[in-house]
Amino acid sequence: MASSGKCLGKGSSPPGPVSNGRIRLYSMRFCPFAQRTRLVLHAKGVKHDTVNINLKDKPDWFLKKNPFGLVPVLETPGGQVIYESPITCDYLDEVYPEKKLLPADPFEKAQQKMLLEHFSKVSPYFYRIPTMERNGEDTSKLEEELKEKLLNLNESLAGRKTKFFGGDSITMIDYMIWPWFERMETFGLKHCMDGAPDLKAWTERMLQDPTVKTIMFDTETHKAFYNSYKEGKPDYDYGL
Ligand code: GSH
Repeated sequence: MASSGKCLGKGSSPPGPVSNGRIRLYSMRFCPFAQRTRLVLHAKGVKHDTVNINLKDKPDWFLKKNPFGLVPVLETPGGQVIYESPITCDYLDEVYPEKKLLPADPFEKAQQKMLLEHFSKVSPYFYRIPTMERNGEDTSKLEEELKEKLLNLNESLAGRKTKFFGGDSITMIDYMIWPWFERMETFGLKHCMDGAPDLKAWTERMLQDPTVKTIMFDTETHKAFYNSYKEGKPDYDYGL
């Protein structure tokens, strides 16, 4: 698989067509949403190229691909474009049927989608709380809300009595929510999981997964990027 290089910004030449037999991911190395797609690409062994985008100074050609201007975006050799992280992941699971990540059973699939909807109410806290902290505001109320939401996730996992959210092996939903758990310490929110032992055990199991291990950054690297982001000068190429 081609490795991802330095990000492309405004004024850069657009990359050429996607080679046959491959798919292209437009990404940003530290984006948790793009990480979802990167996890799925890796877990399924999909041959792909990665083009990293400077999100502070987006190329015009990128904005033409995704009018929202957000990563992740997938592009096929035929020029088809797919964006929004859950949609990119579902697309990959359908087009590359080896090692299916979504369950075939309609109800189980629906359960994963419902859990993802619940989680979409959790992830914003990862930005709201640190932003309030930076502004010197009291974050205790939001932290309590986050703890409660994580407790609900904990209960949902405990109720299933399985190692992962979709069964005893990793499935789509685990990869969809993982990127935010990888950043818990970076955002200073690890203590919010104190009352959630099953979720903590799940985190440990996720850290053993070969795909998670390959795709993840360590906390030190996340913190270095995050510090540059906080200063208003995100170092998208940090560590390259
Ligand atoms: N709903 C989108 C998804 O699930 O794909 C969210 C993606 C997203 O917010 N990506 C961020 C982005 O592209 C990077 S982590 N930001 C650029 C911008 O806001 O202009």
